[in-house]
Amino acid sequence: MSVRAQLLMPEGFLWGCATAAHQVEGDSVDDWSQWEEGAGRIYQNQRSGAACEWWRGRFGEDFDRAATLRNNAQRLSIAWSRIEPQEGQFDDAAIGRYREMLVALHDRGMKPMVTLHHFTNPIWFAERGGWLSEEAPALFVRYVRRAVEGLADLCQLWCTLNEPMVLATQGYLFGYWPPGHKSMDDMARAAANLLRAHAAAYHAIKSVQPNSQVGYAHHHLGLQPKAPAFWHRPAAQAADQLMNVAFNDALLTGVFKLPFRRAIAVASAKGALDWLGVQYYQERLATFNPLKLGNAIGTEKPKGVPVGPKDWGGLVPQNLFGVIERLYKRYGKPIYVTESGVPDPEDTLRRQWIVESVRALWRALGFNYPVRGYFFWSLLDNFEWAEGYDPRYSFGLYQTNFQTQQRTQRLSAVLYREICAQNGLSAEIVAQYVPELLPKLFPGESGAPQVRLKERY
Ligand code: IFM
Repeated sequence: MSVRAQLLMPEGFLWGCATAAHQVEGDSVDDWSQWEEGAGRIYQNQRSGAACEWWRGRFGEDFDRAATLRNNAQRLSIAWSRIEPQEGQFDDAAIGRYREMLVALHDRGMKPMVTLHHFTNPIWFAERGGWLSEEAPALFVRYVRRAVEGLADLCQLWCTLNEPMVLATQGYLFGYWPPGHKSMDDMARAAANLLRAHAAAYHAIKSVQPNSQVGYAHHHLGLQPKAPAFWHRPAAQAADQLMNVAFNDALLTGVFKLPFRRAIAVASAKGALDWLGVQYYQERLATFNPLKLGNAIGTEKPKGVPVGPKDWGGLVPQNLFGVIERLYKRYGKPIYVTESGVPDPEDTLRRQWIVESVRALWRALGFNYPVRGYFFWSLLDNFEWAEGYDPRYSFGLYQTNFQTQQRTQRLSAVLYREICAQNGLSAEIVAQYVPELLPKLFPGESGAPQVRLKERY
């Protein structure tokens, strides 16, 4: 039997999906559930409500689905608001519930990665000033210590914060998310406190569990200057510094430098990272328009590449290679792709996204960049923040019917299962699920014309 071409990952590579507490658990009481009550903030004024009913017990059936996909890992988040619903009062039953979830993952052969903060906060914390308060890092770390002590026998792989710069900009600069501020100063202050919180959490987790592996999830926004580049390039550089560079550099140097702000020292951040999580979704063009007072730097959708719905940017999954290369060359840390996915209700773009992303991982591994795992966003459609349950923002390998809680497998799920089962890509998989990519990925297997030796010499 002839062996057909394959792009395989090293043994022990982690394959999984990612979810977040507020987006799947349902029945959340936190600053986001409060925010959802305000008119005009969420698509069609929806509420997260029951979400995917994980808190009511449906996590088990969804973990069965993940196991069917041959996942050997799973990234989920735990909610601070459940574990510390009132300031200083910890709920052991909530920790118990999360223990059940982690046991359920182990029982199904999946290694958990637990995120300690994925955008949402307890209401009491928000009322105390949220991430603007000087006490925020200490309050966060008290919860982290408690949560890690309660779960340490079930998890060694911790993700402190999810996309802190997205939280800082959406919540404090653009006002789209709670607390709805529109202030550069507030954004900078919140971001610095998130950095301090990450560093404090890193050190606290290490003291509770010295053999833990601790990182954070960085949202990497692909940015190019709009033409003419000489005019727009400074805008691209500033946006890149804000979204992609400042937080990560602070973990290398202990100095936090946002664009147009003075650098500040956060010494505890220096070296506070065992691994770096990367979440890569979209490409945008940076623009500079001096006539837009106070708003001169912006971004827009690129042209000439497929784009996502509404103002979602360009879909260029093969760029994941360059993102990994850039991050590894600068920070030298092992990398997990902690999220990667595409809003795609009809499942017409997702298979190509997955295959191109996996090929990018394989290329990165070929350069010996230490990529340790890939977590697809997301296992199932869920509550997409300000987009609510807008069907255009369906990210799941499984479609969720939010009326009936029925899940329907998309073809992408079958593709992902094949990839996880084979620990990589093969010509058969590509031929079956994304045949249009076969000539590019496996030219020798595609029946494309081959150059004959005698013609070459
Ligand atoms: O749903 C979000 C997730 O919470 C954080 N990263 C991006 C995803 C898709 O927008």
